[in-house]
Amino acid sequence: MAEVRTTCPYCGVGCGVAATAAGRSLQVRGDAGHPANLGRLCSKGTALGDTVGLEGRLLHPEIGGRRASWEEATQLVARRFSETIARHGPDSVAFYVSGQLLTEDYYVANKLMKGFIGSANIDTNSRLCMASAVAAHKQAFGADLVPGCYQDLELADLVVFSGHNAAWTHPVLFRRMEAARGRGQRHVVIDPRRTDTAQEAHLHLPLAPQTDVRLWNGLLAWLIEAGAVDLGYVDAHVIGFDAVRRQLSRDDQSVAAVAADCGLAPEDLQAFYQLFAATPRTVSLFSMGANQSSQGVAKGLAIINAHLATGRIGKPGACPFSITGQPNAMGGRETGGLANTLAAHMDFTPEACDRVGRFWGAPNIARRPGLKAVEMFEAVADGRIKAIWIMATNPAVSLPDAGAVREALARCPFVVVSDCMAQTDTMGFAQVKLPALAWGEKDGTVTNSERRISRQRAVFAPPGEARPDWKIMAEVAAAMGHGEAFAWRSNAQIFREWARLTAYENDGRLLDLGPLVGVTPEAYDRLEPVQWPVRADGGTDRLFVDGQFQTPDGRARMVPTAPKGPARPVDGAFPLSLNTGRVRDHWHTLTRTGLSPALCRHAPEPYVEIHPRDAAPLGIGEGALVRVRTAFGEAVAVAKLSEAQRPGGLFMPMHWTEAFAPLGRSNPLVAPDVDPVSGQPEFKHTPARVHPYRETWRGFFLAREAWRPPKGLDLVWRRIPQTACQLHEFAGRGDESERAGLRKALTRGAAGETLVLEDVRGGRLREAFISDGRIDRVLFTTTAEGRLPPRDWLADLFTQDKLGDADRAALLVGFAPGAPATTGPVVCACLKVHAGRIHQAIAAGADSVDAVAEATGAGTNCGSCRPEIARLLPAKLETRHAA
Ligand SMILES: Nc1nc2c(c(=O)[nH]1)N[C@H]1C(S)=C(S)[C@@H](COP(=O)(O)OP(=O)(O)OC[C@H]3O[C@@H](n4cnc5c(=O)[nH]c(N)nc54)[C@H](O)[C@@H]3O)O[C@H]1N2
Ligand SMILES: Nc1nc2c(c(=O)[nH]1)N[C@H]1C(S)=C(S)[C@@H](COP(=O)(O)OP(=O)(O)OC[C@H]3O[C@@H](n4cnc5c(=O)[nH]c(N)nc54)[C@H](O)[C@@H]3O)O[C@H]1N2
Ligand code: SF4
Ligand SMILES: [Mo]
Repeated sequence: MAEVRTTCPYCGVGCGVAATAAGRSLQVRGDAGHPANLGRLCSKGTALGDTVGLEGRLLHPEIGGRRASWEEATQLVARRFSETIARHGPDSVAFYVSGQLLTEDYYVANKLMKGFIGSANIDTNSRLCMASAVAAHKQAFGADLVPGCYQDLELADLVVFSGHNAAWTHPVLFRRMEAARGRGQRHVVIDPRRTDTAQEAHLHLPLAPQTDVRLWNGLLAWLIEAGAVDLGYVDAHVIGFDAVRRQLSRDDQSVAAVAADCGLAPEDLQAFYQLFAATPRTVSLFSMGANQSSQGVAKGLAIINAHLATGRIGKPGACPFSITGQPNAMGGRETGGLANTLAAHMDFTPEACDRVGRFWGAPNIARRPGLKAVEMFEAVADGRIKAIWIMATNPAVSLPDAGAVREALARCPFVVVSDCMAQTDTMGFAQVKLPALAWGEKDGTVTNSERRISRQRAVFAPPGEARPDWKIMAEVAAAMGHGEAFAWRSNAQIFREWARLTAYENDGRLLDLGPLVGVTPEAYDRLEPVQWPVRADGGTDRLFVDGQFQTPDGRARMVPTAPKGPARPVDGAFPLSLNTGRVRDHWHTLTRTGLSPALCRHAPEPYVEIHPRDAAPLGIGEGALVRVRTAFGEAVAVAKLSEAQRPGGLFMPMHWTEAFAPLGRSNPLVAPDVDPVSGQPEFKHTPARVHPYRETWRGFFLAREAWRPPKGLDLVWRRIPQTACQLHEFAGRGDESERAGLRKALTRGAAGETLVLEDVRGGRLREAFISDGRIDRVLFTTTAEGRLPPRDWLADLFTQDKLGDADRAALLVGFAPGAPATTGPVVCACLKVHAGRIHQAIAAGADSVDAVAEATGAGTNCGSCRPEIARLLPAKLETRHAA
């Protein structure tokens, strides 16, 4: 098969991938010709081949749990939406869409809802992600415009990361900045946790949660005081400087006062302020630690203010830079996927509504903003919304107060879900399930964090009856009576219409794809990555080079921002601040990375990070199961004691779901507090408390198939995919009868030979089933105090077709005959190098990350694990000092 050049489906870096398919298997490598990654891929991109099988896919439409034809499903969706609209008005229906749709899909969804249904109740999961940055951009620049480009990250002499764990979440970009650090680029990380990004930085500012505005305002006040602002630039290109200065003068802006409020050492804060002042080429990246806040817009504006006041924007290596999360978060922002924008960077002004209505030939275009994600699900809960169509997102897992979201979906009269997978947590609530093409099958365009439009191209034939999302929607639109406006025969046609809209009556909108309006199908297929605004002579890397912004007078706005506390302060009942976010090798709700055993090894199960100082008085030790409680819900996770965590703070990853760890989900805990302007939830802070779970027994179960926790037993249950089997970990608080109940459920129907070791008084059970010489199931349980062997070797036995005598004899011991007890957790996911192997290399003399890499291969592919390797090295080799 020929190699196909496409784009990675994960993060907003938007790496080019060269993919070769044979049947359903896939080889990938980084596309050296793609400007985002120049040939690199991270661990997730490298493991794409593990995630493209058909296992678990939804391949046919379903209605009420039975297989249905496309015709029947399409007619039903159209009829139920039309009836609901006829009876209750257009605002009684909603679409909830996603930054994982292609731009063409997004365009169709937006046109159908805002142009033809006549409501703006279409919102995207980017509300949970980028909405605060979008609002800040609009206020400061006049439109949602990302000033910089990736090259600026290399040209910069200082990169400031605000709430951005780039080492894990944008690994390929981070590699590019690491390379720049080699020539002297400095990194400052503003994050309550010492992340892998912070560990490598010149300066880490572990600020108290939600104090960013104070910190950035303090910086601006300090710059003004020190005469380090660019008044020439401000005079020529900015409005609002005086108002901001007046606002700043209301607080004590001394370094001592700001440092105290932010919980920082004054000398560290002073060092940052000096470094910032002294470094014209500064890029300030901001991500979820800034956006996901009840003051997310203010955080973005405070960062932008510092750049406007110093004229550090529109210049090589200098800009504020909101980095995007999803592969096509930008495409959604462009087309109008957010309920408070109309389309193509136009808002709900009467002129814009008329213009877009004219362009679409839309009789009843929406004229006011619709409901934002959190409000939308509140409206589902209270019955205002009676029909909802969810596409390419998993809100039962990813929205805040997820318990309430599930209740809302359960109550909603009509729920349609388009997804690639048959069993997501959200699918469980769908009356109609529509099978969408997945990455590798779908075909269209996405826009990355630097405004670069790239092609995703198909490498596989469409499986089963799955269809492109745009096609699914266009057919429903036609069945609702809007056939003419939705009659495209190809994605290239949609793209052309979209490009035409960006250029339509465009007197100054920078989002302009003008030269692409006539793109032929062949040219669309060949389209090379290009950054908008697209001009006759190509793309645009950097905006605002001429100091002109997209405001009526061409000037940028500095907007006064006042620091405030989180929406919900901690108190005696909930004294800790629960922060949530991402792990290195997993993607969101595990529907994809959960298919790759390699990607499941680095963080195999739900955990909560706690500072030892908070854990000790509660009697919580490393690895213990703990209950995390908030006013909204409870979860159970494994305690990770870490000095990298700020005292008073907890951190839980967002990834686990009903299918993998029913009690390990973070979002039933998260408060639905939002930023009043952007509507973005405060995912990074909910008051919480923790207690030991105090299990009386625990164990693990290996089987070839995934098992659900047996009904009627109250267990903490986690499933971790392995190469040839599924590992299930569990714990319970019941007595012997609970254990017996579980044993009965897990051994039911097992055929063949059984090996048993039962020590009733010691509370130990070890049982293995062998069928046709092959290992089939393994169950180990023990008391709370008892020990269990590591699982790796037992899990590996499932790869063997015939169990050898030595292995068989060692089975119930649980250790490989003659092998070292454990090889430790996987550090390098790409080359599958365990910690044990790295310790060996260090013992044998490897004294740097590079030396370990040379000896073991770890860190030689994507490099994401390099910070972790550095942590395994003896401490003295890694000390770095603040600037
Ligand atoms: N491996 C992986 N990569 C991903 C994704 C994934 O699921 N997995 N998802 C992608 C998506 S959609 C997104 S949006 C991005 C997100 O990328 P990031 O924003 O880098 O990821 P997060 O882990 O959500 O949060 C970043 C940091 O914000 C910090 N933070 C919390 N509270 C505060 C605060 O008050 N102030 C400051 N300054 N920092 C704070 C957290 O401690 C955390 O380290 O990642 C993208 N890349
Ligand atoms: N606690 C906490 N919660 C968070 C966050 C946090 O930091 N903390 N971050 C938030 C952020 S930034 C984000 S972006 C969200 C992400 O949250 P979600 O969007 O809910 O997460 P995904 O797992 O990416 O869901 C994508 C779904 O779409 C399906 N899918 C993939 N491709 C396609 C396609 O082409 N078509 C269709 N129809 N389906 C497809 C996948 O199978 C999957 O079910 O989570 C948010 N939730
Ligand atoms: S950094 Fe990794 S996840 Fe992000 S686009 Fe590149 S390969 Fe994909
Ligand atoms: Mo995101």
